[in-house]
Amino acid sequence: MQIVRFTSPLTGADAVGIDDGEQVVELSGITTVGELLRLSSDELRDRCAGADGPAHPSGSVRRLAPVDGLMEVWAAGVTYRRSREARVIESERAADVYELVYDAERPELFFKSVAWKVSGDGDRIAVRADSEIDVPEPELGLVLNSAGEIAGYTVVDDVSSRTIEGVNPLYLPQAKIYLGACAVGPAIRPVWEVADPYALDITLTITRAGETVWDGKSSTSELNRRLDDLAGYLFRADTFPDGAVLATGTSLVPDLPFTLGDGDTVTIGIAEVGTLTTTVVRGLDAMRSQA
Ligand code: DO4
Ligand code: MG
Repeated sequence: MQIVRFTSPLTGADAVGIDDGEQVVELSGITTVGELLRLSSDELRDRCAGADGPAHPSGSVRRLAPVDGLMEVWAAGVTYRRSREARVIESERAADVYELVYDAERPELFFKSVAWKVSGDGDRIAVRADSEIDVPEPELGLVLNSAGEIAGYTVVDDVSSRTIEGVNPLYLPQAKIYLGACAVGPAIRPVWEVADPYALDITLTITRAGETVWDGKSSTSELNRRLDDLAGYLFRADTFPDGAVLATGTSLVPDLPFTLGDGDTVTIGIAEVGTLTTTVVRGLDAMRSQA
């Protein structure tokens, strides 16, 4: 079962429903994911089990990023050994900060996106025109309700400029927060359907003109943090009335000097959670021209 956000073929309005692989059944009375995330996880489970709105064949609905309303996307950094290594290599003069945060009790958490800027499955992502080395970061996303409970999981791409991040860690917001830098989707896999979130394979495939130019595989078993702990830090001193998505860090980083290019297709798969596919454009004008 997946919780999907989509455009209702009946009304043309945004809707939220339950996809069992054959059909999507609308959750009547609920029009946003944010509304669902105001419920406790027990209430959410009951609500999903009782879906009784209009039904549509699964393949017939266009899925939207499962992030809306007042939801925010946040991300954790340097939570896998591979990410720590990559940061140390790209930022010689500030390597220490990454070594220190990997082992520190307090995780690195940073703001990633407001809901309306998030790309969904089948959408575009962007690399900055003022950056030379850019990568996707495939990450398990925690979908957190307004009480900070893990309600489900999704796939997040924390698209990043390694050029800008590598010059100075204080440039991190510019390396990571810009139009086209965040993709989430294709849906939300409810928490009660994933037996062990610490044993999920993550794959990343980048294709260019039909050829694979980079691919890799890892697992959430390599995560150096506990998921509840990451969520707990996010909610320690902040409030999320419509819930939030928290990306849990990348374990796949292509070696330098690999970079994403205009027209590349990025496919991220997380076992039991879903597959998120996007196409890369270069620069703000190309990203803005999206219909
Ligand atoms: O500190 C830089 C951010 C690292 C990151 O985004 C990650 O590890 O996924
Ligand atoms: Mg990341």
